[in-house]
Amino acid sequence: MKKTIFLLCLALVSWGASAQHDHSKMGHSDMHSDMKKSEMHSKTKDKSTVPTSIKVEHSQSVTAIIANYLALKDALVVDNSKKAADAGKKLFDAIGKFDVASQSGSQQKELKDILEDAKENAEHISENGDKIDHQREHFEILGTDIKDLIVITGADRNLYQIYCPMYNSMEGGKWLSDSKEIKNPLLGSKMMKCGSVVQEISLK
Ligand SMILES: [Cu+2]
Repeated sequence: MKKTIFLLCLALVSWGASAQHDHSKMGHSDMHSDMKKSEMHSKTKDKSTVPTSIKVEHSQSVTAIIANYLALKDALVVDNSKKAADAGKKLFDAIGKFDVASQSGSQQKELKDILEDAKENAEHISENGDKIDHQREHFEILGTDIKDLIVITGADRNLYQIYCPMYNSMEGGKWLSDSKEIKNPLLGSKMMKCGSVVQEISLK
């Protein structure tokens, strides 16, 4: 079964990413661990695997946020919900310390919205050290927050947005990594290699 799912994963990563996330939407529904084969089949279409690329400003303003996000990601990769909770708490604190006033006035409103959403997701992760599936739901949304954030603020390192089509009963999910190597934080040891780089985020 595991091998079949792995092969399906390989087929599906070529399908690419399209799911967009609404900042106002907080995922609290239960995760479905069983995959529906008919759904898998219908999504196995041939599409380009070439990642898009964007360039962002070089900035140290979000170093603590990125570092703690990546620590959180690594904890979920190894299925360690306690470590993820600790990293979520540190991330929550780092987001709280971000100086919105240091950014240009026209972007402050959007930044505040993004940071508020990110903080809420980080808080839920920190408070659910015994519920890794729940942490992963918030982590998936958080990835979009962090991506939206660095598009505005810039980043201190190159990052990759990675997409796994199998997450959340084939809804798919994304995360950010500082490496192209696929280590899946959304499915962990169940599907460590599932995913493909959909966007390369490099510094100007
Ligand atoms: Cu929650």
